[in-house]
Amino acid sequence: MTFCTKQALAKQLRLYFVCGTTDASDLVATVKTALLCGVTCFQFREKGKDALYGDEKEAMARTLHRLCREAGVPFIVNDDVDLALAIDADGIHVGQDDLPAKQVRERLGPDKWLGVSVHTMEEVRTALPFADYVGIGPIHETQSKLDAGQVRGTELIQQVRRHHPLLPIVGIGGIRPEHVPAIMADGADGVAVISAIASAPDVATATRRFACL
Ligand code: 3NM
Repeated sequence: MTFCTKQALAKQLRLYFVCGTTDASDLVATVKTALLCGVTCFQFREKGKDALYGDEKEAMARTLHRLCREAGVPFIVNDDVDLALAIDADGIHVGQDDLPAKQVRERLGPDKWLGVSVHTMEEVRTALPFADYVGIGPIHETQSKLDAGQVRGTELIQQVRRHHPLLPIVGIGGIRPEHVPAIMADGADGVAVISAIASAPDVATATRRFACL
């Protein structure tokens, strides 16, 4: 799944569900429901002490990739270039402590998406020649990433948008449906969400609340 324009990619990032087995009690069921209820992009982020690895991680990735393909939703792998290449994922997302964007791009080739988490304008500048989109956070306080750092609000989103009118941007971190209009108004193309969907008592209703905004 490749997109020729930044505008098309930006649209696809509108409701970006990020999840791994440690975030949801039943990951496959959660992703199936979220796909049915309106997520526009999915990232398999398998992190934490009880996370799957090796063959089990790859098998889970293949299952989720198939579900995403059936739903017409891009499947992005977090921080595992070997896995992304092995299963022909649509792209990869890396943070600042992962393999540098330049090296990821060299390994991925030009056709797959590369997303990079950024926290400063300097990190944006470094990522820009290689990244298709940037993730900016934490916008609000998050329980899902222990080393997420200080809460930033949308200041960096506004700054990046001023300097890079066409760069696809997603906000992340503690985002609930009621936050979405302000984040989008401040320049984001979409929101990336873990717990507000994965930990919701009713995944379908939670996803629809985001999707209809
Ligand atoms: N990255 P939730 S915050 C994976 O700030 C991740 O870069 C962040 O989960 C960043 O929606 C975060 O449950 C966790 O807060 C987002």
